[in-house]
Amino acid sequence: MKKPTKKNTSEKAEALKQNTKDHTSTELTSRQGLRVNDTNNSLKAGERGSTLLEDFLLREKITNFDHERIPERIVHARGSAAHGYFELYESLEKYTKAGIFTDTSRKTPVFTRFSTVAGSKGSPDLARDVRGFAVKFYTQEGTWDLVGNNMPIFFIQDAMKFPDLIHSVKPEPDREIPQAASAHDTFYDFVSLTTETLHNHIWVMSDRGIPRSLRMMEGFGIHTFRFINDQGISHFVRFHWKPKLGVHSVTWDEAVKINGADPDFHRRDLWDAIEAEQYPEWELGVQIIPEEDEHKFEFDLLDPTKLIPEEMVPVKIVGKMTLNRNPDNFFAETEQVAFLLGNIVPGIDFTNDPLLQGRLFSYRDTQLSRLGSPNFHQIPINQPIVDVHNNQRDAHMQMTIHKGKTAYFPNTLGGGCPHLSKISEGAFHSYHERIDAKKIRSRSESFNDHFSQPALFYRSLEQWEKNHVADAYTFELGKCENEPIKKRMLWLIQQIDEDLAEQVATGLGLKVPNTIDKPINQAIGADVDVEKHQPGKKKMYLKKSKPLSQTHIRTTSIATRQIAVLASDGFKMDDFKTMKEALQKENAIVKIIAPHGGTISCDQGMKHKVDASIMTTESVLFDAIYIPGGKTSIDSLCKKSKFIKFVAEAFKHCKAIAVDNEAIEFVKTTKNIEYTDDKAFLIDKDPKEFISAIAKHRNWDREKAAKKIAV
Ligand code: HDE
Repeated sequence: MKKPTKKNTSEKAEALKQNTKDHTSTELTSRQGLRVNDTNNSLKAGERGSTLLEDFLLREKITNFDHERIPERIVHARGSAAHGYFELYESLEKYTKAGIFTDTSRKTPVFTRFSTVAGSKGSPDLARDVRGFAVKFYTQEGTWDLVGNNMPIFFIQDAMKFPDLIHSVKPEPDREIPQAASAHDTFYDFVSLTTETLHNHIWVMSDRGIPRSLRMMEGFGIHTFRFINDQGISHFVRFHWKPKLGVHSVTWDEAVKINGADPDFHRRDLWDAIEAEQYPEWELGVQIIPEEDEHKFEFDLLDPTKLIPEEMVPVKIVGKMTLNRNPDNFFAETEQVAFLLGNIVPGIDFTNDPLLQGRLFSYRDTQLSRLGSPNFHQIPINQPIVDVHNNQRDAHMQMTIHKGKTAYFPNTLGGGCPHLSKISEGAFHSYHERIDAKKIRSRSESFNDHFSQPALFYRSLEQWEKNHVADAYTFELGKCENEPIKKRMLWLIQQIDEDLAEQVATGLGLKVPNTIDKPINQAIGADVDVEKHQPGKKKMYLKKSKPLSQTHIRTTSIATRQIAVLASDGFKMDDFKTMKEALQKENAIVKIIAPHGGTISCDQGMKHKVDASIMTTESVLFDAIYIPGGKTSIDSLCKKSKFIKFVAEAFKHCKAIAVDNEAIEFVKTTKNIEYTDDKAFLIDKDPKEFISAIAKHRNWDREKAAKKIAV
């Protein structure tokens, strides 16, 4: 009998290539291959006459155009994706029989799509939001999709609440405002009445909600899954992606400005890094829990609003994903890719997490409406790398010409094929979990604690991160109009941390209420049964969990960091050359920003290409600034106020700034820059010190001084 053929990474790329079309050096034809000599004019009755219905070329072109769009994803509409591969460091055969986790010789092809959640397809990248992190693994046993987020927990515990969550965060239905923003009444009405959301919510309020780059975020499978080994033994598993570049974010002030200066900031950053062959990498980690330890935790493993602190179950790093190829066509690949929770392989299985169970239905259903046919698996990006044989036939857009007359099982007329496989030969079969239960519509009491983990998260943050959380709550609630909603939120924040609630209340000009309006909540059937969800008596299974703070997830690399060199005619070549070479050696990207486009000349008379004129770029698009010396150059910078704004903003956003001695005159023109004693403001220092300041990402100690900067 014919077994499914196995292919490797390059063959997936080859298979996709067979579906790509290069139109260079070709003649224009109609869809039927008819060569065309005019595609600018429709067929008319006379020079100034009406257009004729006969014009099949016009109709063909316009019909296609009219139908070019498909419905955007109801959530995660805005996304960017790339191709790559996954490599395994060591076999996990003790836990799973999945080939992708046992065969270290494989290079499994992947297609990974990152996204925001709330905004439409054209919304800006720097919205405060959760980021989707969806990976399609084209494995030799079939496709496995790990569809996760950049935060380790979710807002709700049961799929039944998902439409409510999303309706509350999406633009309000009467006015379709605000776009890609959670800061409005309906969202906080829902959050303040649904205490299980508070954990994911505080993550979104933290800097994790505004990443510096898609390449600098963690990813999480969130739900507890199962690993099944070849003896049929199950272990629980949670999946983690750890970025090689560390985890970094921008400040809210930057996010707002980036959205104006370059709404495609994240998409461009991912694309450019891959084009520059600076391939983003993430290590895959697993938290493995033996079946017998299921009930050993003070929270339920099936509850997707709870993380398992790494101090309690360490993350074992098992492999690495590298993204090394941009899509050829955004629509065909990034837009048409269809992730399914049900895309699973032998050795991995589901648990009863009620959110996961609901997703198992939703994703296939949504693809049907988005892609319009159950044949969406035949779209090139969705095709597995193994052969597919079954008795499913026909439907819209059938791409395969199925031969033979048997499309049923069992049969003799088709030689019994396609025939069944044995489990021992690699067929999937579901884990034999014992079920003995009553049919109920309710939630397990083990899901009740809604406060201990948001409090653990907040406790684990460094002071600068805590300040940002307070600012974010103050901003978001400040945008709400309904006072009872704000008060309800303040009361709930108080249950997480009293100081935090006080800070937010001060910003809102309100007082933290002593109690919550119980009768109203009970009357509308909201789940704000505070005693049940344990406010005030939070569990303290851990004082702090280090990996929850970004401070502990840094690296020393400055690869792909964008460095702006502010210069004009007459800048000092020697200083510039030393700095540029040192930065480029570390794979940073150095760009000259000058008063005008074209070229500028250095003090040695050489011409240098300007990467951007100051009028076409913004400080927020860069990670650090260097200003070389040269009196004429500095005088010229001093004359353009946009340069002053540029530096002031970088200082405000706590970025590393290096200047040569003469350039200090320019900095002095910028009021309130307190550069003395600032460890990321370097005057005439060795490039090494600048590199190390950039690697730290930001000098958060500067934040107090930076508040004085009025830009
Ligand atoms: Fe999704 N989600 N989701 N979600 N989700 C979709 O499927 C849904 C949930 C996530 O890049 C949709 O193909 C329900 C958790 C990502 O194409 C839809 C529930 C997590 C993506 C859908 C959840 C996610 C989606 C819309 C509650 C993190 C983008 C388009 C039971 C673990 C995938 C689509 C891509 C997309 C439903 C909860 C992540 C509507 C009903 C939890 C990254 O089917």
